[in-house]
Amino acid sequence: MGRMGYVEGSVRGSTLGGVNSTVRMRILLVLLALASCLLVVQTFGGDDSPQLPSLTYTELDAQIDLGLVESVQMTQGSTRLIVETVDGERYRAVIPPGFAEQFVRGVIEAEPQIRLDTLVNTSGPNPWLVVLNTVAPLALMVILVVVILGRMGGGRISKKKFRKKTLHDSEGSKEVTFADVAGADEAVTELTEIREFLNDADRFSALGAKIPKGVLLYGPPGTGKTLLARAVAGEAGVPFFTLSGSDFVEKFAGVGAGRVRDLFDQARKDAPAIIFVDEIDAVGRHRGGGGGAGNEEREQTLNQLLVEMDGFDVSSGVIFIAATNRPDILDKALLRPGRFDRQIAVDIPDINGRRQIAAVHAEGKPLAPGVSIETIARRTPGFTGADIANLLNEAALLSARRNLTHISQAELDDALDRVIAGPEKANTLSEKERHTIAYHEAGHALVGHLLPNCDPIHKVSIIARGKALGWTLALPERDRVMKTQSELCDEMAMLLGGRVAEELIFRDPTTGASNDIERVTAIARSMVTEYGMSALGPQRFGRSGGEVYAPTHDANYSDDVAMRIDEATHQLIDRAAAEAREVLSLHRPVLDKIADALIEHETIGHKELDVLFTDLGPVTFRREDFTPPLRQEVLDLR
Ligand code: NHX
Ligand code: ZN
Repeated sequence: MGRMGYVEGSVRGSTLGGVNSTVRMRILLVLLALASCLLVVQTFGGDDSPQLPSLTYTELDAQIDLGLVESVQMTQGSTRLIVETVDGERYRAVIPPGFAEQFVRGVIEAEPQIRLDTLVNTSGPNPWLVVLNTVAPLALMVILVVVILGRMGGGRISKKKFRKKTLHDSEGSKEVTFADVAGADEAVTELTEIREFLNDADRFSALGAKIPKGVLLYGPPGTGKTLLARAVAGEAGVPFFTLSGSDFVEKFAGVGAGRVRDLFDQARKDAPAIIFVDEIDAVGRHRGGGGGAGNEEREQTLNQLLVEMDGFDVSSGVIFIAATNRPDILDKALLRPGRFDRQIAVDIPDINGRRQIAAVHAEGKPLAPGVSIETIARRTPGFTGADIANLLNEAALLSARRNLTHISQAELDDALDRVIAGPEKANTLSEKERHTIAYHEAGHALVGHLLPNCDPIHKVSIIARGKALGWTLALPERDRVMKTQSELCDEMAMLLGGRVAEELIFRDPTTGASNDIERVTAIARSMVTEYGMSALGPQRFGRSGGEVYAPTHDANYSDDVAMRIDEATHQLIDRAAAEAREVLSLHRPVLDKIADALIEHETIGHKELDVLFTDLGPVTFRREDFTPPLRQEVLDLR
């Protein structure tokens, strides 16, 4: 049996086992529509003389009784009649349901005799209608079959086309090598091994070494996973076949699986080769999760992928590389030995990586004196390679627009704001709104400056960018791989500084703090449920692994604990708000000065801020400790 596919809208087809319910619905509807067409044909089309005047049954009865009826033609199995009177007039009539037998008896027994013709109305005036009546249902069935088969067939043709279209190797595109991959040294080291195998498979197999079949590159978007995979192929000088996971999820059932087959067939033919599948999570999402249309199709594709991976011999010289930024949602079957044996983290670059990346992307972009790769690297903690590329490109665009010959710090700064917060937006604001925004941002800035564990405030602005009407940019001084409890607490207070300032100044806060509040809530909740930073202790509440589609009631704690989690979260937020309130009311004059400066200049950088902050003495802010006291036994050890 062939695969049955069905096009149109988002309906995605099905597999051998059966047609999925949406498709079944549709076919049912089509059949229903056809059935009603047939019925219409039977009822009206079959009426061979619609142009004849009609008699009611009572009238007909009376005519028969009066001996005025010459003949009656009866459609077989039907209750429709054509009546001919003695004076040659023709009428049509209908026998009411249940009266047929009685009527026929009446006609047979009638005096004078009435000719009763029960044949199919071949004698009717329009033989075409007879043809229609017998042929039409057949024809319609044929049409139906042709339509359905046509769709399948059409699907197949398109399938072929689709497959051919998307599958391609890197021919024509510039060859990439490891030298082109900056700031991902660990991943390069890991992948070097793969290149060696591809170049010299015999040496490995002679020693009985098992070469990984599959390599999974995982890490945030923009960290260069695709580039790495290309570089492996470039280094080894082997063809590179690539598809994106989303290419596998097509509207035609079976296309995904077909593409997987094609991909592996092609690669095997050209071996040694590298197959690269980007966004593998699109197909490789764990089965049974996140249902909806196309799920069956996706699972079929995933199964095909697993089959191919198990089926190919590593000695064939084909290596399968996949990339994802959601390794946590991948189907466990993909990660089993013999499949993605090797998993390589491709993380956001550290300062050294950023230096290398910035150097790569600054090539051909003349930097003004005083601007260095070093400052770019230091100013961009948390940036991915793609972010840095974007930053330098924006800076170059800006410089060109400003008719400069070199990229200077001002352009880099503006580009940085743009990359971080989005493009500037012009808003028509009332005086009151400008004040509100200014105080909100001043609140963030002042709390951020006063609390000892906040990142230094780099810039504050009331110029709208992206989604934000105003923003405060705090930049970490150094790269950080984790945060401390105090840093999280101060960050929460800083985030609430905006709202608290609004309350303090206007006593009527706005909806504007929604994003701040969302972030504060997320931090507080994570502190309680993930980081063990509350009175509930170091325990994981809720399922680990961050399964996106995990239903919320899947909690691993009791209702009672749920309440305590909410309470602990609330306490953390409450305390952060109280701290923000305390520092802001304590330094109200400075808050006013910052807000005024914002209203006047719209954007103020760290240098101007430092001047405004000089009024503040040395800041010491003490937080009462909420860590439970150490046990006596432990204290005794000291
Ligand atoms: C609105 N925007 O939604 C208007 C247009 C309080 C002065 N009716 O906290 O701009 O109110 O410190 C990412 C970033 C929503 C996602 C910012 C989603 C902002 C921003 C709402 C400043 N700065 N709020 C801030 C703000 C708003 C919003 C976001 C987002 C305001 C505040 C947005
Ligand atoms: Zn805010």
